[in-house]
Amino acid sequence: MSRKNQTLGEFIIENQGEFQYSSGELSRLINSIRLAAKVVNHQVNKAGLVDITGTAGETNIQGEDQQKLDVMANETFISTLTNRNIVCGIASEENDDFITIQGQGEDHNNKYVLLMDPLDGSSNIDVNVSVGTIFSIYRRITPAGTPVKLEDFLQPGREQVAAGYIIYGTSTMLVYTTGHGVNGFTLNPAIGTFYLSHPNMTFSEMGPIYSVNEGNYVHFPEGVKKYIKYCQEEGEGRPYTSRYIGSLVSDIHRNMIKGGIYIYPKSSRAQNGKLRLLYECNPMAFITEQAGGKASDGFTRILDIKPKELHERVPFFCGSKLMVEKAEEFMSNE
Ligand code: P6P
Repeated sequence: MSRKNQTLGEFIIENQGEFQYSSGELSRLINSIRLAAKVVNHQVNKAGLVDITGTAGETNIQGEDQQKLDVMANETFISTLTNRNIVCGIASEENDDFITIQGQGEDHNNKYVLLMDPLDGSSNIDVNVSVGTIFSIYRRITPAGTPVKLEDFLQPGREQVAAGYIIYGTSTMLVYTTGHGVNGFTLNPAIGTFYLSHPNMTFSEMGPIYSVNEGNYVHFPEGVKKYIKYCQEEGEGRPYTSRYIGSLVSDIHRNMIKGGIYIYPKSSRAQNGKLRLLYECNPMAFITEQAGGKASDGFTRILDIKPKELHERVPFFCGSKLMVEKAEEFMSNE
């Protein structure tokens, strides 16, 4: 049950009963994400004013220059989650390996693991384009009281208990699901409170937008090339509009509101595409499905893929159900 302009805190309390197993820990986990989001938002919004844009002089496992804000966001989420004593482990795009959180009181007794991309699209910061945080939450599967293990993080996406993103854009929004639909909360920066501004967010079955980096066109599989041409030809609702920000959270958030498809396919230059399964595709796929959309690698449902390693990449087709199905049709014909 949701009421427009309800605060995030009120919403969590009123809907806590919806989440099985919940003894309040998941609520506390979402609350800690809320706190970290406000801290990161403050830093992102003043990035141009102080010397925290630009690179931190190091590179992450992706071989990408670590932007200072990437590092700050990663450290903010890790410290907030650790201090709140809710998770037993964290995996991050910015860390080569997962982090074991011993917890306070009885060791390793927390139930949840969190995976995240702390600041996705951070290369856009220097040009003042929206960026985002993406998070994915599972219950651990190894015994409580023991240190978390890699298998706790390598669960199929269908096992997620919650997922969400924060988009640091013209306004800052927290959008998340616990498996009962998708709700969006907008931050009122004057008082530091998130308000329910987008209850029950849904993908329309069709939409006017396709989002793909056409600069890679010549390297795409034939099926993707043919789907792009299909989007550009005259036909029912076509030609679609091409919109591509180059920030996953922003592109999918826009397409969820307006209808559309986002594609990051494999190519002759990237055999599995670019996006990471565990902390980009799985959470965005969980949100997309909860909003009535669809997400696959062009053939297989993203949430059914069994991960093999923390930072593995997958091709990503995500958005309005009928558009994804049409793209899959082109892929299966190749
Ligand atoms: P390209 C940002 O680096 C990111 O991971 C996603 O946020 C974004 O959708 C994609 O990469 C953009 O990649 O190759 O089109 O610049």
